[in-house]
Amino acid sequence: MARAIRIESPGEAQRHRETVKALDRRERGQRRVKPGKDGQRRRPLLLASRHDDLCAAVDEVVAFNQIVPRLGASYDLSGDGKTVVKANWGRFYFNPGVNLADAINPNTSDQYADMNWVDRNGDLVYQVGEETTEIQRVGGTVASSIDPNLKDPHTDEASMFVERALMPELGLRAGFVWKKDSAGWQRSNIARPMSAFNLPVTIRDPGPDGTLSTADDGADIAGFNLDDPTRPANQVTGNIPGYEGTYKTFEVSANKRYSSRWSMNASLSYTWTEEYGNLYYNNRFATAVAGGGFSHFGSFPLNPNEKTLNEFNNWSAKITGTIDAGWGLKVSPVVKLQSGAPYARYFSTAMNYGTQIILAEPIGTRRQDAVNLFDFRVEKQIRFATKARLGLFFDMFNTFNSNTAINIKWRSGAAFEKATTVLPPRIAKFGVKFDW
Ligand SMILES: [Ca+2]
Ligand SMILES: [Ca+2]
Repeated sequence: MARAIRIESPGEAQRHRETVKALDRRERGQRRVKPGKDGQRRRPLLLASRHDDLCAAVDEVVAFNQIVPRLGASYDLSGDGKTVVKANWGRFYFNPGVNLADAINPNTSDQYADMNWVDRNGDLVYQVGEETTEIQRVGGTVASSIDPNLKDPHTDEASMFVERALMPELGLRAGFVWKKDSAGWQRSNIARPMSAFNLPVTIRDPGPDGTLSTADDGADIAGFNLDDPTRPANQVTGNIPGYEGTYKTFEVSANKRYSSRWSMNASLSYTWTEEYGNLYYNNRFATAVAGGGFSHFGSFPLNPNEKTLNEFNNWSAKITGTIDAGWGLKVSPVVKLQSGAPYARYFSTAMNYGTQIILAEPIGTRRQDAVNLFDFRVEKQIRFATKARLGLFFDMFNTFNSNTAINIKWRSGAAFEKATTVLPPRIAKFGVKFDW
């Protein structure tokens, strides 16, 4: 019978000892000290630890000291305070969070080693020294490092707005916001650099149906295999040249303060995006970075077959307001309009280094349906005596019961473009509030 044992270090409290748990079904639960058949107490199934040297504290994984300048100015264009120009610029550095420290932390929450086991004395119980070769080890070691020259990513943001008071109650505002993310870092396997993917191959696109050699097949895609698939893993977290993102947004809004029994706030924005990313709306169209979350902005490609620099545009509009409808009724409508998500088709294929997801066309080649929502609230206040007040509410969400798909499958295959999430249905809600 093939046997294995698992040596594990389950948590902080037992950090200095590795307990031994037998994986053989019959041996389970033998970790406690129990009298043996011969009446002798067995020694606890504990091994001396190697954690003391493995998990030495690191007081400073990385330190960033930076200057974060901000500049802002306002100018009264018309001289009467009714038309004002406002300009701002600032640089913002990111809080490194815990990911950088986690990237080199051997003291992970899950730690064990699976070992082959030979039951030398044939008693069906594990004794120290009966373990042989290691099958696998989780935690305790770390196969990743941080580039000592790591820089903290930053964002520069500049904006310019013109604000105009048209009437005492009505204000207009229009402007432009420019934002640029720079110096992104990501965990990469430096033993498999981009340049190592240099064997040209032709990747066949199975088309939307996901099946090769049918009428809908796409054009062949030029790809690259790895020069040597036995190249090892050497994960290093560092800045990647050109790992940036740019966002430009045009915004216009109007604000009418409450007067003549109504108020309103309307806004429209249009954003041009150029960013790295391989996961949108539950669709991942390239490899997830090892270790999860060790990528600062979206995901930089891990090899030349991954197209993760995306350019797309989106818009959104929102109108909210309050209308005094008489008889003490206050009606508050909310209209939200939003462009549908830009998307593209992807499929997976076998390369000499493993399975690779291939984006068949640029993100934005297709676009999901626009999302239009209309909600409203009707409220009535009834006064009693001097102070008491009864409030009645009626809320309606998704008034027109729109069933627009929010998430759809972008992957080639039978489920291509099928919805996985739609808008929540029409919901009506009544409420009563009593103040006294
Ligand atoms: Ca034994
Ligand atoms: Ca096909």
